[in-house]
Amino acid sequence: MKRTFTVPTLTLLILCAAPAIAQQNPALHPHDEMNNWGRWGDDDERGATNFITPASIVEAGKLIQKGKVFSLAIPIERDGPIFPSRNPSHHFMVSTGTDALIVGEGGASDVSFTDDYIYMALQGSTQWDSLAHAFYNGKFYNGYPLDTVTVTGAKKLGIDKVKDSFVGRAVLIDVLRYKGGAMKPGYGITRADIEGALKAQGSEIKRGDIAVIRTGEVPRFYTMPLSERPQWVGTQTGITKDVIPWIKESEIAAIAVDNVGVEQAPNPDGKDWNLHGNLLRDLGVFLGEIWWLEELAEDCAADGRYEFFISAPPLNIPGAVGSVINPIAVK
Ligand code: UVW
Repeated sequence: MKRTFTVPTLTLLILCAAPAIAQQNPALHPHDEMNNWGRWGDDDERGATNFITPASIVEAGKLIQKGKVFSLAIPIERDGPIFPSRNPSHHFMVSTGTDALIVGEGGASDVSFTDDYIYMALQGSTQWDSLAHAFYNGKFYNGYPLDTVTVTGAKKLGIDKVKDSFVGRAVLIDVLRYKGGAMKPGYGITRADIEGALKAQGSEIKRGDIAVIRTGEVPRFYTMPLSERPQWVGTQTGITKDVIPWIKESEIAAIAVDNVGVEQAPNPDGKDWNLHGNLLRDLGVFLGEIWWLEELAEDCAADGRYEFFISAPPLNIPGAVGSVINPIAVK
């Protein structure tokens, strides 16, 4: 028998079915199978940094063998690489040595002092994105709603929640070297590239690692004339969505890259920076951006050891959605 529905019945059916449709609609929920929500509890705010354990940190300490230390940060300066929606950093002095020529030295004591300030985007240099930095469908990592972040900052998932993290084992994945020392700007790094580079280096990734990927993008920025630098962000060698399953399976805590936003740009799907949703929001994997890897890469190539101890905690700024950092690699 043919069934017919009245308009109100149809409307009711559609309304009842809508949540189920939304749940199954791959366009709305493209990453359900690639999701770490609830894995460390419904109130978790530390995401994949939970993979770093006291035991893995002790083990990572054994990687310190020659006492060689590398800063993986670029200088914080006005003309440095930065996402164009952010203001350049501005460092200014409020007390200098030469002030004494006018007001004299000393005061209550015999000693005079100098002082300075900085105005900068917290993601305006070498940095971590917090899990409160990216959301879609009204939700941040672990289902925290969009009003988790308001004008007063992030009530949950702020970068301060991991102020004691990012310490342990890291591996440099020198994709630039693996690809012969040059990639066309905007090249999309695939899972095969990552696995190929690891194999060529003889390195393995372990649970809780910080995977550090070298693309050569930040060094390229510094070779560009000032007038061309604003275009740099639009063409970025970076990872593609093909790498997401590798990131999930590897159980890394974070991925850090020497480019502006970890991802390839432009995104061939036409959706630039979409992977921030997959990684920060779905997997709870932290993103490190604008890292400087040149001296470290040279040393790794020289001694054939691409794993190292890292200490890269963020600043303790309550409710901040990102933090500038000075990551320290020790071999
Ligand atoms: C980009 O999205 C490019 O960078 P960020 O994560 O700093 O916003």
